[in-house]
Amino acid sequence: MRTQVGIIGAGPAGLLLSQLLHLAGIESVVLESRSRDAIEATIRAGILEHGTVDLMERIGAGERLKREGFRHDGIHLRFDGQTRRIDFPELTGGKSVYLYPQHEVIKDLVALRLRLGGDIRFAVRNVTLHDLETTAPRLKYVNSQGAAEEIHCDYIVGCDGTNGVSKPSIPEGKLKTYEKVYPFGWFGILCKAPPSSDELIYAQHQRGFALASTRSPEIQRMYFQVDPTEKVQNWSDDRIWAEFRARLETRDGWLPAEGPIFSKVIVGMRSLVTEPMQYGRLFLAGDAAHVVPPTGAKGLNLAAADVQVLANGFEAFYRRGNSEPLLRYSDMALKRIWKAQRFSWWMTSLMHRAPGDDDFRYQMQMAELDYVTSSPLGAASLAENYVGLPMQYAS
Ligand code: RFL
Ligand code: PHB
Repeated sequence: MRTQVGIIGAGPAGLLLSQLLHLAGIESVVLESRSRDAIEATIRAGILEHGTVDLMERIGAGERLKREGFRHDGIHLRFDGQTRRIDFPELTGGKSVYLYPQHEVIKDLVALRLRLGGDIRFAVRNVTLHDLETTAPRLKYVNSQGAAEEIHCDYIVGCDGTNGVSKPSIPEGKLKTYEKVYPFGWFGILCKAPPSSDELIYAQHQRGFALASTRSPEIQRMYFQVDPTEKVQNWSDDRIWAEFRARLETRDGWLPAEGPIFSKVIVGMRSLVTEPMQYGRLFLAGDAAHVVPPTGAKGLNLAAADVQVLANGFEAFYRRGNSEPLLRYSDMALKRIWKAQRFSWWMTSLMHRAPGDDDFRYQMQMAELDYVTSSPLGAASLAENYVGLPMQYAS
């Protein structure tokens, strides 16, 4: 069969792109290696920048997000036993973020695409990319029934995340990779308990970082920093709660709301950028091209920003025969990506204790936390980055 744009991966990047292309009158097919049930059940990100919320609304996928999501007008930074709030609307001219879990975004986008007749092929295997240097690239794969199939495309977009096949299909030496691996990871839990706070708490403590986030009034998402080689089975529920109580302590005796823990995972932390995000007729978008540590809550939002730039490029190509914006995609997207990388790295460095960090380093972190939470200019910079930089600074 034939399509205009072949998309690999039905994560936020692939699904948003297919909807943006549809609205521009451009055909696409999405190939996804997992089942619909599996992608709709994977717990990942929680925070949507104001621009991502606008995008969801603009493409017709914002109704449930606005109804069931939670607008967050600030975050709490906790350090040295005290809590300081960063007020987003006050510092950014009225902007906020939304807490709306990534798997809900996925459910809304899949339902929308299928309702509009979108072509998403779930549970495919062995996707391979061919003839990327020509004007007629092809995708080969095995469908969910076990039959081999082929799609002829004008372009291919790799939205297949960190372990996908798109990036490895680019010949060696064509890409430059920048990578920083952090000497810690996050232990993430889901528990059945009421929220500990109406807004997220990011805590810096001598014992290491902790974060109290939420999923719903009944389910909470919390994280604490661990050694990346740590094992989940070493952590009983009691030990986990003792760690949260210690790291989230305040001078006035605040305590997290505790409840049964039903999910425990450890995720590594790294910053990674691949340049350029194009090879011939293959473009990379989202985690397939870059990874951020989760501290700044930027991953999903960067995927959404990439595909907006890319969709504008495809629109210029198909509507006006102008391939210039497509050729500029990588340069344009990377400007925003590097700024989000800087913010994620900065938040990570500010909030975590690395092995070998001395007391001087700790005092520097305390001074910086005091500065960004007491200076309106310091706080405004944090708030502006957290809610998402305006497009004109980042493109
Ligand atoms: P995804 O979501 O990984 O989707 C890729 C899709 O491609 C499929 N795939 C393939 N399909 C066909 N053939 C193949 N060979 C394939 N290989 C893979 C996969 O099955 C999958 O469905 O990438 P995308 O679309 O670029 O989206 C990126 C985001 O998912 C990611 O950046 C965020 O989850 C990161 N992230 C956060 N981002 C935020 O913006 N805000 C947050 O609060 C936030 N918190 C987080 C996070 C990531 C975390 N983890 C688990 C790393 C918290 C955590 C703990
Ligand atoms: C989450 O709710 O999973 C979450 C929130 C904020 C972050 C990272 C993860 O910075």
